[in-house]
Amino acid sequence: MIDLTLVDIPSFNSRFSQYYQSLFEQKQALLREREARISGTRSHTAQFNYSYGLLCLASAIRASGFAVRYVAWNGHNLEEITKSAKVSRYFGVTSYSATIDDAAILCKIAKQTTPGLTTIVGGPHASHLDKQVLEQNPEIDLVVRGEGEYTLREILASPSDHLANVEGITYRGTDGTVIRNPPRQEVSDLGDLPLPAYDLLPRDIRDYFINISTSRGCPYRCRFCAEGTAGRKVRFEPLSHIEREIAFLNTQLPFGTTIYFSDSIFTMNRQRVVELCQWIKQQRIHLTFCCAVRHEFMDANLANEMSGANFIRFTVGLEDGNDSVLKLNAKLTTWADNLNLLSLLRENGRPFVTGYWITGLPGSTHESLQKNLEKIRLLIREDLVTEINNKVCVPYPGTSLYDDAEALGITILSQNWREYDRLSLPVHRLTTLSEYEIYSYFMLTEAVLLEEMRKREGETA
Ligand code: B12
Ligand code: SF4
Repeated sequence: MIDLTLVDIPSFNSRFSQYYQSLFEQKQALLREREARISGTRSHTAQFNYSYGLLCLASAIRASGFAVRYVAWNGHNLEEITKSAKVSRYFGVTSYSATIDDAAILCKIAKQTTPGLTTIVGGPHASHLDKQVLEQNPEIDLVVRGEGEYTLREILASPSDHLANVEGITYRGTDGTVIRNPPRQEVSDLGDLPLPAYDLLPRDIRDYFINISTSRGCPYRCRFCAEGTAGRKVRFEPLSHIEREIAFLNTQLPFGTTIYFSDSIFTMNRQRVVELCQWIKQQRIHLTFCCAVRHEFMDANLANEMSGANFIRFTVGLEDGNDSVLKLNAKLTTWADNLNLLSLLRENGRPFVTGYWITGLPGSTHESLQKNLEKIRLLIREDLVTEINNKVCVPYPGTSLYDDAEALGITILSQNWREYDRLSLPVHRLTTLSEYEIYSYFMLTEAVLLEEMRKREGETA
């Protein structure tokens, strides 16, 4: 018997067109060529994702003496999942908006095959729409809101009819009404948590895209961002903890494998980053690193220090090229701030830079999106970014785009959560642009990007 089966839903079918697929593949091929030419090595492209959050949960639960199993739903392994459910007391699934329906289906099947099983859903979607998730899905017994380590430990230790004192959960009372218990305080000391349970991954760790998180929370409130699941209060893992995790990964992964730090803004605590870089150099760590930066938390010295410690890639949330759009979306950066940051990175270390971009933010108009095409051409032509990761705007639950839709001129068209994947036809329209117009600009942006990247390769090859 085990206490808990944890299920990840690492991928799902997005409904993008063949045209998009073709543009995407061409862009990727060009990028791989470029990176190989510049760095002299071909980056190892991992095929599988894991849920870092579930690995954190699994290790915390295990440290309290509970037996836990981790399964990844791949669309074909129902038998593996029901087999694990049959020997479990609890069945927990993680949820993004685009995967909540799959999470509910898996809970339903698990309950059908294992009467008496308690099903739990956590993650960004369920945390924000806890009541709706329970009301619409009778097969889900309870929702864990926000960080799950301590909440889950208490649930597993309590009799199933004694949940009234467990903070951070929403559940069904004996009469069927949905009860939301008070929120739980964020984990205050991340150093108290054990290292993620990498040993539970079903495949060889080298098959995965490695993402790790060394802090939780973000002080900003960009209107489109669903970062709030871990709360807004920023907490940093102690350096010794991060070093232990990197040292472990260094023993498991081949030379040059890139570790993606998924922290909201990795460089927010400058001293911590400088000390980590010194440790990476001293230890001759053979891994490479990527992290997200904002202009307020980057300077020439830091960029040089980081590039000397194998930080070969940075991501920058550019989002849009128009200050009015950035302002309306509370990004608190301007186009000029972003250009300064990109120039600084280019002049100090020359890392690969991915600019994150969102098509269809509130405030967008035909004119602003036309301007964006010019800005994107400039970014590629001037080699200020290596690539642009362009996604369709989605008003995710828990964001201001969702909560304040009307005031922002947004009409939400669909609550078919499968479409909330950032690649499908937009689930919203703006007073200024229809969903079809937004999608056309999304595709046009992709085409312009490819064109400019081709030119760049032609000129420099
Ligand atoms: C790294 C990352 C990725 C990686 C790896 C994903 C992964 N599964 O780890 C990749 C690149 C693959 C990815 C992909 C996508 N991502 Co992503 N990703 C992130 C990021 C930056 C960090 C995730 C993380 O590791 N957090 C740290 C861990 C410790 O926290 P956690 O995962 O939330 O888990 C804790 C709690 O949520 C809770 N919990 C979670 N699950 C469960 C389950 C149970 C049973 C319980 C009890 C508790 C519980 O306990 C955990 C420990 O405290 C987040 C933003 C963020 N800061 O969370 C976005 C984020 C989660 N991603 C998002 C999205 C939209 C996507 C994509 C759909 C599209 C995209 N590319 O942007 C895809 C789809 C993923 C999929 N399932 O196919 C959104 C989700 C919004 C939403 N409502 O859906 C976020 C919030 C980004 C944002 N700011 O808007 N992502
Ligand atoms: S977009 Fe970046 S800075 Fe803004 S709230 Fe999200 S994580 Fe924080």
